Amino acid sequence: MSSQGTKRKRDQESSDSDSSIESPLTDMGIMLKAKKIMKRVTDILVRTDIMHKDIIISKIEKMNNVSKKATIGIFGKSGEGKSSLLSAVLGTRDLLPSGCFGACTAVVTQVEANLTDSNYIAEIELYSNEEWEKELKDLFRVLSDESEDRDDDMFQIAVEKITALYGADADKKTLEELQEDERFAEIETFLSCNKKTISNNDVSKFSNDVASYIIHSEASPGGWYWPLVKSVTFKVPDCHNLLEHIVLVDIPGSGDCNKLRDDKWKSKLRECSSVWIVSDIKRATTDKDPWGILNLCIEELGPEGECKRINFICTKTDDINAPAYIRSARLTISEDKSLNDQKKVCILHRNELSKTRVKEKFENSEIKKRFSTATDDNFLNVFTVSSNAFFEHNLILGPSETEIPKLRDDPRILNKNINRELTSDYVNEAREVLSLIQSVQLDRDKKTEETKVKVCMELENNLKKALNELDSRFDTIYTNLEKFLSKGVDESVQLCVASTKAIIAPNIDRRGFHKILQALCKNGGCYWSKNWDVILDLNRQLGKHLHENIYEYFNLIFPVTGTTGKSVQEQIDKFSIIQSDSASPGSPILHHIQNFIKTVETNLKTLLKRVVVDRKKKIYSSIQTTIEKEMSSYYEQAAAVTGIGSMKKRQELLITAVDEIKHDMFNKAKIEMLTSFKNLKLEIKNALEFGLNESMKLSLSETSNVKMMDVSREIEQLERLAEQLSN
Ligand SMILES: Nc1nc2c(ncn2[C@@H]2O[C@H](COP(=O)(O)OP(=O)(O)OP(=O)(O)O)[C@@H](O)[C@H]2O)c(=O)[nH]1
Ligand SMILES: [Mg+2]
Repeated sequence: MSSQGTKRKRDQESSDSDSSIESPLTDMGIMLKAKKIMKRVTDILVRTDIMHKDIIISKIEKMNNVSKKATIGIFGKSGEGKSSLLSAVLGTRDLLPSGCFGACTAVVTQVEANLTDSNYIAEIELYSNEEWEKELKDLFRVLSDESEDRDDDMFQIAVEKITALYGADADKKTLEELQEDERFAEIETFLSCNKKTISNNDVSKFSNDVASYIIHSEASPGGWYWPLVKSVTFKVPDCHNLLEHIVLVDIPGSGDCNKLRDDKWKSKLRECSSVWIVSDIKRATTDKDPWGILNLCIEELGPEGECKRINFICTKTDDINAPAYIRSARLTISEDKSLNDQKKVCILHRNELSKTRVKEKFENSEIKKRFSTATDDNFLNVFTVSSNAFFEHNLILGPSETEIPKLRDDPRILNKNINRELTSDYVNEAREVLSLIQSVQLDRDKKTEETKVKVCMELENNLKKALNELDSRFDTIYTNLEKFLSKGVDESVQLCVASTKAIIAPNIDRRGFHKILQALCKNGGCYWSKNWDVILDLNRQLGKHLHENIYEYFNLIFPVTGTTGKSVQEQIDKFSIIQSDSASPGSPILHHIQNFIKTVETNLKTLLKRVVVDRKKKIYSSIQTTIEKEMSSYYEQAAAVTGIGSMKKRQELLITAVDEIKHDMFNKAKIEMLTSFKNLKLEIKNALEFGLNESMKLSLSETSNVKMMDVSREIEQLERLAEQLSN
């Protein structure tokens, strides 16, 4: 294709593209515009023989396939109103089956947007027949366990699972008898497909169909499939603005601690960028520890995760006994007010009081110390909501007083921010591609060649220098980290025996503790009770002193948001190989290449942001992982102890083990963490070095001396879009 043809084509299009840039565009508008520009460029590109054409086209294709999701985790004890709340936030009554008459959600449920059609969809991942066969054997093993230290929670869960599936009294049968049952064959056939999809555009039909897979009901045993379900994902139509880039996760407040204890679930927690703690307003302020559930997952959400925000949500605000409240709060309400008005005054009064109380409790809680961003004013937000009143308009509260619309703004704003990030990433990558196109087709003459050699040498030198500087900044961090870790090791060695005793041989008289201890040994050091009220984790406890010593510094180098002046991300941001006082100012070749390299740098840094977050989770959790590994054989030995006095023997075995391996174990944990940090440094340096070298090669290698396409106008357009985004 001749340059003439390209030029004419663009001139025809330029009028339409320029005019609409004048008025401010929404993020969506900017994205569409940028995509349109890139589509036009691609159309021309495929018809040319421009240098590195395939590389450029594949870069554009890659840009079109980027997606990003943020996870919001919804926590709370059973029956506090999580599922109802989610349905209200999504504006669809009973979308998530909620419990009454002893029913509750039994599986972790993910909710996303259906972006393709108007159906409600549930994708249900099931166990395979082999997996279920194995699980069933385990369940029957638990049921037949009549020993002293049987795990009661596990026993109860086994009963629940078997009766839910096979009907009342099925737990009284033997496995062989059960296998004779016709339900058994039915379930076998049912499990032959690994996945089940339910789809309906009528929401109540959908909810009914879906209920039998996620609800656990004690009222009518048999015919409930939740024990067979691995995971459920709901896809909800018409909620682009709310959930396009968001996943809401409804975490059941009780249920299968097997699943809750497993690693997959913890990795889900590590993905949460914010959490909602749901608590019945009656308990929110009176409960000794409304943060209990959060306390259990604090490491996964904090330093091992990326949680930036907590919404504490007091539910069921409509549920109030007004006369009793008036008395206890010593309210004076005019007698002329109707009963409904009096009730409303009470509700709103209690709402305000709850907000203040929850905030006070938070200020004094351990949790605040654990989150690096907790000092941020927006870290904790308290909502007082009523899901019921939101749907029942005749109730006393108006829609805004139910606070559901206000809460809904939270995912909406998050969604919008992600949209903006994606748009900005797209525009930046587009600029990179266009400046590459420009720089590979420069006129070839002697002077250009000379400049190119000069530029090339200069950039290579700059790269070496910049990498060295980055290296030494990382080494400073390494040295500091090592210092804090060493202090942590000393403290751990000193205190670990006492810490172990506090967990596995508590002084308080706790009935049934032998069962808990046995369960803890069987489960690699961790015990998690069915209703989330007891959690014992010896590995965490052993890692505690190391964690406490590095905590503050770790938050400085890996803050969840913002800058600290010392963060790893800021060291990366300082990296650049383009210096403003480079050779040959004004030369067009230098201009294009610099532009290209600059955008490559920006985009590499954006990519590395994600890498840093992922790796920091691994770096932090390496302490716990090392301890788990070092302790595992002792847990096995302790679990195998039998006979009279087994609890005492187990306790002694573990305490002796900790005492024996303490030096080795904590030093290993320290080395492991430092090694992971060093690996992160190498990964970052390699990514920058490789990415920039490749790009330099591309833009500085052979160039064609025929100008096939000129995208300078498109570059200008993208620059204007980028400007709009930064405003
Ligand atoms: N009065 C009143 N009751 C509510 C409200 N929200 C939920 N409930 C009731 O509280 C009970 C429990 O609600 P769910 O939404 O199932 O609770 P959950 O937190 O999902 O419970 P699990 O699934 O067991 O973890 C149900 O009977 C609901 O009808 C509310 O705003 N007002
Ligand atoms: Mg629920």
